[in-house]
Amino acid sequence: MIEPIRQAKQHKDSVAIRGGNLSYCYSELVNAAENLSNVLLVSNTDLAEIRVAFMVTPGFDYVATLWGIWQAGGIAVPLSLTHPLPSLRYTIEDSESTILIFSPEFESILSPLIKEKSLLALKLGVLNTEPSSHPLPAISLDRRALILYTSGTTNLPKGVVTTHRNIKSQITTLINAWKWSNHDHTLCILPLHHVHGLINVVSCSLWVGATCEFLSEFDAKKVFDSFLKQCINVFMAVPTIYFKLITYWERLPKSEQEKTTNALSHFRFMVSGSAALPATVMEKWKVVSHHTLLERYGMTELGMAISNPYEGERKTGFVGLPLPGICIRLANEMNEEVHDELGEIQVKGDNVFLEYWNKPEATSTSFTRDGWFKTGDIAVIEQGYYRIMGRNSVDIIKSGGYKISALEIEEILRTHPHVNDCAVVGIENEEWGEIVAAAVVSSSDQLDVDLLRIWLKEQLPPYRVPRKFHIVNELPRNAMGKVTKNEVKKWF
Ligand code: MLC
Ligand code: AMP
Repeated sequence: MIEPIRQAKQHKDSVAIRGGNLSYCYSELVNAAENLSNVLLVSNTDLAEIRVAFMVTPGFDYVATLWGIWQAGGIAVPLSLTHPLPSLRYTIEDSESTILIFSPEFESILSPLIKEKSLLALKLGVLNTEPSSHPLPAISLDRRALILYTSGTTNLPKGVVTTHRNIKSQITTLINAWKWSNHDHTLCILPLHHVHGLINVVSCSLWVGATCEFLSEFDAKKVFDSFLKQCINVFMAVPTIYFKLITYWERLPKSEQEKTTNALSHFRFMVSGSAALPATVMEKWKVVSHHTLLERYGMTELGMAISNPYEGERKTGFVGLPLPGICIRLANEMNEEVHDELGEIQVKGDNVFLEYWNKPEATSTSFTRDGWFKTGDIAVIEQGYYRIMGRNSVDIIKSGGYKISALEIEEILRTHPHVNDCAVVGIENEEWGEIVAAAVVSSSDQLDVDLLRIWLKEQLPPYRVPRKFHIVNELPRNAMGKVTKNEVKKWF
């Protein structure tokens, strides 16, 4: 039996999931997952690491699908709910998924892919929550469980493969560090094809028998309305979301502000991560909620690695201390450990992913010879606390908590008939962390920026489409002919 189901079986009648006006207990969740495993297995005894892509509404169906795939022995490949067709096609092709599970609302976007790739398609109806008695395969902790796609220093996203052991380690580390318990009740508003929503919020809460409530998408009013019901006591989000909540709260009449602050002040704790938390957001959120946000640092390849303490001083501008059981060091360019100076964060532990899917070279170059994973994030340690100082690549942008590859956007831009060359950069922005900007070289007087934006939206997820464009005659280059992106940034 997979570990999340083993844990869930201890909490039979407790409420596991709430969404809309519906709530489901742990027994219903386990039964729905096991019945789905049986459907997936048909007459097989084990899916044997077949990739199963799924595009399912966040909530009960989502978790039952994920656990159902795992319990049948498959590797789960969650698809983003907002990606356009070319991005979905890429994820399915790259992961070599052969089965596709989807909620009815995604049928129209997926139907061309189902035909094109001859996928075994399963449209979810009402899930069967009766107990199942069919035997299910034993799944060892070292089997592959999940592929999450992440952008990086290569132009196309890479599939990060984690095993059941990696996931268990990522979950249990946080449960212990942040004292999760079955009395907790959290709200999930984050996308579930990334670790922040999937591991930190959903998987941790369901491991301990807590309640996980879902909103289908982020909306500041709906988030505050949920808080006002006074059940939720744990909340996690990216800095952009805190920025948006603060903006909304500041526009409320005084009496509404007070009501909201009162509800928030009863929370157990609140976490920010996935991007640097600006000191202004930290300070304003204290006024809104009477809480000091707990900032932590993580990555798709690692889950969480460094965290400010649950009890103890939470330092503004720092991501905290290594989480228990996770080995962290700072290293120089020769991969030698350094002290009292800037270095790359390198990580070892059961939490660290297995491999990039079908990319042995990318996997081996992302580890040192002695097995440290090289994050590419540069940090310094001050009085034991880690402070992130930047990244070792200008081609990685973080916007709204999403990691974006400048190279991927450039490659697509260059295929446009009126674009001769381009350079994509991230521009600092208080709300989004960074926003994507593109300098475009065009010899055509027909290049229309609005049309270019619409064209890009058909190929890229909305958050990867540049917000700012600058049309130029040429790009600045150094003596080696390489575009000097710091010069490009100055144009914006
Ligand atoms: C959207 N908009 C942007 C934008 N994204 N503008 C600039 N930059 C961006 N990145 C604009 C849209 O064009 C639109 O404008 C308006 O904002 C609303 O769009 P939306 O798509 O409805 O946005 P919204 O739902 O408000 O999304 C914001 C968000 C979302 C913060 C909720 O970005 C989000 O869910 N981010 C979380 C990502 C995440 O989970 N990352 C974790 C990765 S794991 P207009 O003009 O068209 O109205 C990881 C490891 C770790 O990092 O450590 O956790
Ligand atoms: P992703 O690849 O989407 O999982 O994003 C992981 C990256 O997010 C890390 O490598 C960091 O660059 C960044 N990140 C996560 N948490 C923080 C944080 N608290 N402060 C600064 N950067 C962060």
